Amino acid sequence: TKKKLGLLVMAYGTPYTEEDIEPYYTHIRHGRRPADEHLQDLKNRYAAIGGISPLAEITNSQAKKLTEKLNEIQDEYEFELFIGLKHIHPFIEDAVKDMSKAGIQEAISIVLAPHYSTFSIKSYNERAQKTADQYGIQITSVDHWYDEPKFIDYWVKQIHTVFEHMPEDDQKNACVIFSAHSLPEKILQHGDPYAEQLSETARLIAEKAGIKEYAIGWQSEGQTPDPWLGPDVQDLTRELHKEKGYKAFVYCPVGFVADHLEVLYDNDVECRIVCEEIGANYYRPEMPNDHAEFIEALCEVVLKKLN
Ligand code: FEC
Repeated sequence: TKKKLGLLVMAYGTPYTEEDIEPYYTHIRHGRRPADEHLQDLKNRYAAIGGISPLAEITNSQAKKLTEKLNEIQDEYEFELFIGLKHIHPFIEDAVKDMSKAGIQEAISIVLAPHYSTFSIKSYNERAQKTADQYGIQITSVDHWYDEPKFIDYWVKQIHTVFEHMPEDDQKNACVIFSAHSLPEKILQHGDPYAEQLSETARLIAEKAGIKEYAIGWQSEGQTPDPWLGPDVQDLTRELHKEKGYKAFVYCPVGFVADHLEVLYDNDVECRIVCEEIGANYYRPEMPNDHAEFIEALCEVVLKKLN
């Protein structure tokens, strides 16, 4: 008989309705309500991508397909899915509580973000662990999967598709920009591996895709006074264009796994505007979302952790 195992899939979460935007942003700000100006700015960005973000639906689909695939390809474990979000319900704590109600004693958790940082994966995993301790559940947590070969292959394939459809002049003069969500620069003082892991993801993808012209940048930094990891992708685009005269930019926000605000707005609106200003063409490969190859990559990660 198969061993029953809880599968805790954790993700960032997104407002479900416009009314959710304020409490969501307040949660991101650790309970401090953002200034009206910042809140309005965020509401405008959601409005610009069609009102709400497709993230909730994509997260659910990724998690469901991951569970189905895991149960299909092996017969040692019977995985039971629980979704836990960082900044909106169902919160990570709710998911672990539900596991307990369902009689789960052992679980594995994975965050739908590839790179480890004290500010991201660590905080997800700590919240899961803390609640699991209260309910006597044993959780094994995946810390990162930025170098999973099938994940690398996903991006290689998407980049090739983009290049195949470019005019020849763009192909010869294109630069690929790999990026992740910026974090406060102070993380580096504590030996945080986040920046190094992004470099490694970029190197692995570029090498396998045969891309020589590439750069690494950061995006979506917060509205706070402390310095954030840079260069920001928009500044980087201008600089690269000035220095090397690239005619096309291919944005690969590999720190994210879905179409959501930070990609649909920060890349597709903001970076595109920069490209238009400097007279370069804008390209952005498809995000992993619930593509079969990406789901298989996540399966690998989970099964490797268990074995
Ligand atoms: O709704 C959507 O479609 C977008 C969802 C969303 C994702 C996401 C991913 C990451 N964030 C990370 C760190 C930070 C830090 C701050 C911060 C702020 C925001 C705000 C929104 C937001 N984040 Fe986010 N992030 C998403 C959404 N994030 C909205 C607030 C407005 C703004 O600043 O744009 C700064 C907090 C502060 O202001 O003090 C830090 C990291 C990731 C990638 C890893 C992960 O997915 O967990 C890191 C998706």
